Amino acid sequence: MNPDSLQRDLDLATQLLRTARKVAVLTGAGISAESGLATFRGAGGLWEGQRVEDVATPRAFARDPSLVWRFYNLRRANLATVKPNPGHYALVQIEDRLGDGFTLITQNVDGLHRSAGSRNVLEIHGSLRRVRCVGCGVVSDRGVESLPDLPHCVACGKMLRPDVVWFEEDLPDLVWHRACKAAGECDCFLVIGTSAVDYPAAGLIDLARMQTADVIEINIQPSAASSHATITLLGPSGTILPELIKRL
Ligand code: BJW
Ligand code: ZN
Repeated sequence: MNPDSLQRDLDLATQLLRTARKVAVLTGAGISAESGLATFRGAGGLWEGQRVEDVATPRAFARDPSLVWRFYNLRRANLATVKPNPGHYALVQIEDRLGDGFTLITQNVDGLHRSAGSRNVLEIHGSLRRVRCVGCGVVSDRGVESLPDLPHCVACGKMLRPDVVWFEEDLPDLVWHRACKAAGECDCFLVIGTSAVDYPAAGLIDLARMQTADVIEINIQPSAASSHATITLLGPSGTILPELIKRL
């Protein structure tokens, strides 16, 4: 994109954000890329060498829970080494301006939005930091502490699993309901660092659009969301978001 048109689009996006009373944001793995976490799809993707169906489905866990846990424990250990980046912090500043009119919906399971200080965060795909018992259903926050290759519940003795949403699983009801409400009620919907191919999360973009919200996309390359966006700002979110904040 040429620098003049980026400046023009940044100005337009600033206008839309300034006049919006309610803003909802959908983030994906791209916002954490500049913190050093791999994205899911494309070069260097998280699943490289490890097929997604081998690790992130209920069937995979039933077949080989140790393999699945090894994979998730590696990612949990990695979390201890990463920090939020300027993109995460810029979203905290937008929330500070809008207060209750701001909702951050994230597909990410890394917890970096909360670490940055975002408050109204809906983690629609769960969290790497939490575990859930397959027997009694108890959920506990284990942070980034190291867990055995096959952890068990202290209450009932059954296996624990990561509290994330695998393929073919439903999203958590209450959190999903809140995400739909926020997308359906906002004037401005920001879509940041997601390929927007994963449903039902990507459906939130259509939902916002149907309710006549303006959609501002931030991504280093066009995505499945681009044809639905009022504006696509091409560039890394760790640079583009602070630029937007400067103009607000
Ligand atoms: C930057 C940047 C920078 C880089 N700045 N940008 C066939 C089989 C099985 C399921 C299905 C199927 N067909 C359809 C389905 C449904 C499925 C689905 O949508 N699949 C599609 C992939 C086809 N959905 C589900 O299964 C959902 N459940 C469901 O529908 O239940 C009903 C059902 C019942 C029975 C059968 C079928 C359905 C649940 C989906 C849960 C998704 N879970 C995962 C794993 C979470 C746990 C974990 O982390 O281990 O969530 S998959 C993965 O994708 C992860 C992500 O949250 C999600 C979205 O990915 P994201 O964030 O967009 O990452 P990328 O890598 O795709 O994109 C990164 C973007 O960043 C790129 O655009 C870059 O350009 C950009 N970028 N650097 C800005 N610096
Ligand atoms: Zn239990």
